[in-house]
Amino acid sequence: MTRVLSGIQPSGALHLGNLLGAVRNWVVDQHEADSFFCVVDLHALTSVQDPAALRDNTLQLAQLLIACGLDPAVCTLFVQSHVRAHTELAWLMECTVSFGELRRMTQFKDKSDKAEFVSAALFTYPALMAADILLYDTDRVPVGDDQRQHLELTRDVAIRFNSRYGDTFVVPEAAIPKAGARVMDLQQPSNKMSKSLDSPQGTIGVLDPLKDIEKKIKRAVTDTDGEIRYDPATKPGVSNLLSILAACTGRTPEQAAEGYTQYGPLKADTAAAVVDTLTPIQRRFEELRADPAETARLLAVGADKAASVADEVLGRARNAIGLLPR
Ligand code: ATP
Ligand code: LTN
Repeated sequence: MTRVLSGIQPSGALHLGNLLGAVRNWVVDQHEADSFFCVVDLHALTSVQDPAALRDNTLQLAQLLIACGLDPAVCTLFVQSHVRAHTELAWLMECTVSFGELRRMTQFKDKSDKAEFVSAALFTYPALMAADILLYDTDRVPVGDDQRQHLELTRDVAIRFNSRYGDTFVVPEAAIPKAGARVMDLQQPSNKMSKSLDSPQGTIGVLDPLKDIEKKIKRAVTDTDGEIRYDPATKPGVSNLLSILAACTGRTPEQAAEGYTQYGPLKADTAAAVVDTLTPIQRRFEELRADPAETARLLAVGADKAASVADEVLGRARNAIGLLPR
């Protein structure tokens, strides 16, 4: 059976980009593949976090993933730091990736330009991500378009390790969705919608009040030529609305554009489609929130299942690289 793994950081509120670019596809994957999904709390530590907020965000994100449709009885849902093998394999990955490769990562450039404190871990972050993926003999990694470069690096590192030390890791492939792979900020449509870009009016939180979501979409930046067509290069704002509408209604952006001649109705229908998508998620989240102990129990079961796979692969890697067995 195909093995799938993906991860998401508890670094802020889940937004529509995370949902359409990643999480929604995980919900489908869990029924078709042996699937592992982790809340990557160690990755969130690459920027300074308030400890209490990190704990709350980690639990809340797990609940939100369940509310979005991940079923812990079907997939393996766990917290990255609960499986010690991730940090251990990350060291072996740091020893396999080159400084030059890490320096070419555009996410590092973007994030380090904006950060006040640039941790060493922000730079080596892709080594930990490679460990997350390679620990599970992963075939497919469903992610948004922004993770393409990290996935390429993971493949290169796996291939290099295998050729230096013998066949150890499965070489994974990225799975990037056709619609929703790159949801843009509503106010600055040349930037991707992001947890860490400080743009509350441009970001649709999955838990935002529905009235606020309607307002944000009505105020989304468009352009002045009044034409409705999908053309991200010259019409980024309108194209972003079409992508969102398409992803929420199971069509292509070109199909979604058909029949519209004015921005008003396009915005109204996009808002309605987003509200329809988020309403059941918000309802289910409220129920789950009432029982944090149950979520913690589910995550412990997930961590045990994950560790049993990860420990085996880590053992293989330790052995291949020449660490003395104890
Ligand atoms: P940050 O902005 O802090 O880097 P993020 O919003 O990019 O965070 P992550 O936890 O890094 O969120 O990503 C989780 C998943 O969501 C990844 O698969 C990523 O590719 C996807 N994703 C993030 N932003 C978008 C977006 N704007 N459009 C589509 N997919 C996205
Ligand atoms: N780097 C990713 C989050 C992430 C991830 C992973 C995604 C960490 N580990 C493993 C897929 C597989 C991000 O910033 N979105």
